[in-house]
Amino acid sequence: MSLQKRKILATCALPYANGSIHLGHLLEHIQTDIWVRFQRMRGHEIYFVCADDAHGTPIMLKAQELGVSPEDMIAGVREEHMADFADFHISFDNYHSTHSEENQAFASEIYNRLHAKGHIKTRTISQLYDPEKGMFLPDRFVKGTCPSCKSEDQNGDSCDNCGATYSPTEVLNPRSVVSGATPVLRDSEHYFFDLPAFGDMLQEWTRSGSLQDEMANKLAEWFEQGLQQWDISRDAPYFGFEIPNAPGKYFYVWLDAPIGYMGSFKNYCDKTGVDFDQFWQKDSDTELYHFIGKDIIYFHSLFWPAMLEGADYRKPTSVYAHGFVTVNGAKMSKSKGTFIKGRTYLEHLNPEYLRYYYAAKLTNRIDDLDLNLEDFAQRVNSDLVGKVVNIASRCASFITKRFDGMLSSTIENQALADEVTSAGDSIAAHYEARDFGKAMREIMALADKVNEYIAVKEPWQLVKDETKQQEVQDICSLGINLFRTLMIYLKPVLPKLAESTEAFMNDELNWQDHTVLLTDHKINKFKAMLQRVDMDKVNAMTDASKESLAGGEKAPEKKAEKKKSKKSAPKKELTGKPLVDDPISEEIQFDDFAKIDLRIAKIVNAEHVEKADKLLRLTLSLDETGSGEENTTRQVFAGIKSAYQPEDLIGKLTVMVANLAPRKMRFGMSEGMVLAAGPGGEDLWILNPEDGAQPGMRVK
Ligand code: NOT
Ligand code: ZN
Repeated sequence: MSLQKRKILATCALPYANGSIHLGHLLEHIQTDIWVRFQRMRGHEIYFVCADDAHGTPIMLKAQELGVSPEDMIAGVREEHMADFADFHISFDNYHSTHSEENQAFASEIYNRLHAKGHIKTRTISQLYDPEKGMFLPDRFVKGTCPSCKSEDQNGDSCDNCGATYSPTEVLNPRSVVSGATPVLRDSEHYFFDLPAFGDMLQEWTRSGSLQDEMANKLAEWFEQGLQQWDISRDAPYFGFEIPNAPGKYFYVWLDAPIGYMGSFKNYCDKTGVDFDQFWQKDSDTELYHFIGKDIIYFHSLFWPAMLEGADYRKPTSVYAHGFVTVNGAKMSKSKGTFIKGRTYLEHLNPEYLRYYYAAKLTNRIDDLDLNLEDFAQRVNSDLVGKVVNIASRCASFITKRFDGMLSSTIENQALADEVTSAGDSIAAHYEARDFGKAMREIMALADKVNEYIAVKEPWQLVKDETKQQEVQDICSLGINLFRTLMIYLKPVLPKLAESTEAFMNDELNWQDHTVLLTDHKINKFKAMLQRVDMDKVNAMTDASKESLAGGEKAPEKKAEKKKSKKSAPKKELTGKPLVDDPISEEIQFDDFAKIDLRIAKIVNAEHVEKADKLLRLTLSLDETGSGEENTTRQVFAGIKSAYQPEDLIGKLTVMVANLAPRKMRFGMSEGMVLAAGPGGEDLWILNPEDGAQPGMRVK
C-alpha cells in the first residue's frame, strides 16, 4: 500500500523552567512521542519540537531565591529536562528555550504585525504593587483574608475554603508573598491583544472539523460568554522580552510561550536546512498539531490561532488536549509519595513500563488517566512480559539449539499468520486517531492467540519425538515471526524493546513489513528482553518521592548513589565467589518453574566419556520399586568431571530434572540434567538429598 507522504510538525506544551519533569508532564510527552514515532514509521516527514518555557515572575523570583541569574538557572533546568526526556525515549528533533534569539525575533515580529493592524490596545489599569520589593504582584503572589467567608491566608484570586473567586484588590488584609509588605494599588499602562476582533475567524476555525468534541463544546461556551481583550504586558522587573517601542514593558510569559514552538522549529531549521516557511506560511499545506493538557486549552485554541491569523501565519491543524494524571485514584500528592518526578521513576523502573501503561490507558478524549500502581505492575507483567515477550522466549531456544537459528521455509498456520499480519491497518488507524488504548488491546488480543497456538501445539512435547522435528521448527518459526509482527506494531510505544527485538531477529522492524513473514532466515540467540515489574521497586519509588520532599526539592546525593548501584555488572567469570553474587539471569514465570519436574535419582552407573574434557556419562535410575523397568533409567551427560571420579558417584543419590527434553549431544542423547552447585572446577557439588530419600521421589 503506498501512502501519501505528509509533512507534519508536532509539539508538546513547553515545561516551565523552574521545576522538575514529573509523571504528569510525561503523559503528554509520551503520548506525543508515540504518535510521532508512529508517523515516522509510516514514512511521513514529521518534526517534533519542544522547549523550556523560561519567562515570567515565578522564574525570576525562584532564581533570586537561589541567588543565581535567571539565565543560569534556566540553562541548568533545561539540561535536566532534556536528560529526563531522553531517558524516557522522547524523540524530539529539537528542544529549545523560549529565552532565545529566535523566539525574541518572532515575538517582536508577531507583535509588530498585530500592532500595525490595530490589534493592540493600551489602557491604564490599577494593580497591587509591593512597595518594598518594587514590583507589581501577580495574583498568586498576594495572600489575605477571603472577602466572602473571611477565612485567613487565602490566595489572591480564589478561596480554598469557600471556593469564591475574586480579584486580588478585593482581598482583605492583603500581603505580598514576596516580602510580606502590605501591597498598595498603583496605576500602570498595559497592552492588550484584541481577541474579540477574531471571534468570527475562531468560530469558523473551531468548526473546521479536527478539534475534539469536548474542546469544541468548551469553545462554544467561551464564545457565548464573549471574548475579552487579553493583557499581554507586564511591568519591569520581569524576566522576559521587552516589548518593541515600549520601554519598561515586557511580554507576558504566555505571549511568547506558544511562539516558542516557532522559535524551536526555526532553530532546528537553521541547523538542518528544513524549510521553516513551508510549515508556517499562511496557506501552508503542512500539518501542525499541538498536544497539550486540558488546563491550557484557552491559550491554544483562542489566543494562539488569533495571534497567528493576525500576524499572517498559518493556524494549527488541530490542538489535542489530554486530561490530568491521577495516581492511585487521587491527585498526585507529595505527602503520599505519588508526586513522582521523572528522575525518581527512572532510578527505580524501566521507562518502557510507563510508556506502555500510558499507551494502554490513553484515549483521544480529554479524560483524566489514573496511574494505579498495582494495576500498572500487573498490566505490564501480564501484557508485555507474560504475553508478548513470552512468545519469543518459548520458541527461541528450540530454533537456536536445534535448527542453528534458522526459521523454517514454510508457514505452519496460514490462517493465524493472516490474522496477525492483517491487523496492521486497523492498529494503524487507532494510532493515527491517538486511540492508543484500542491499539494496545488489539495487539494483546493477537498475542493471546499466538500464545494459545503454541500452548496447543506443545513444541516442547513434539521435540521428544525424532520424527516431529520439522513440525517443531515450523511451529516455533511461526511463533517467532508473529512475535516480530507484534513488535512492529508496538515499536512506537516500546522503542528499546523493539531494538532488542531487531537484534534478536537480525532484521529491522519497519511498519510496512508487518505483512511479511521471514522464512529461511537466521535469527540470533534470544537474550532476556524485559524484567517483570517488581512491586518492591514501585514502593521504593514512592518512598523516595516522599523523602525527596523532606530533603527539599532535589535530593542530588541520593541520585548519584543510586546510579552507581544500578545493576549493570558485566557477566562474571567463575571466580570461586559464591554464585549468589552473580547477576540473576532471565526471569521465568511461576508457570515455567512449575513445569520443572525435580526427582531423586540414583546414580547406577558413571563412566568417563572418551574425548570429553568435562563430561561424565551417568546412568540414573528413578525406579523406586527396583523393578528395573527400562523407562525409569536415564542417560545423562553431566559436566562434573572436574569434581568427581566416576567410581565415587556410583550408588549415590542426587537431584535431577526429570522432564527435560532429550538433547542430542556430541556423545549421544542426554535425557535429563543433574543439579549441582558451586563456583566450578573442583568446587562443584551434586545435590545430595538427605537420608531417607528414595529414587523417583518428587523434590518439592
Ligand atoms: N509552560 C506552560 C505550562 O502550562 C505551557 C506553555 C505551552 C506553550 O506548563 N504555549 N502556549 N500557548
Ligand atoms: Zn472564602
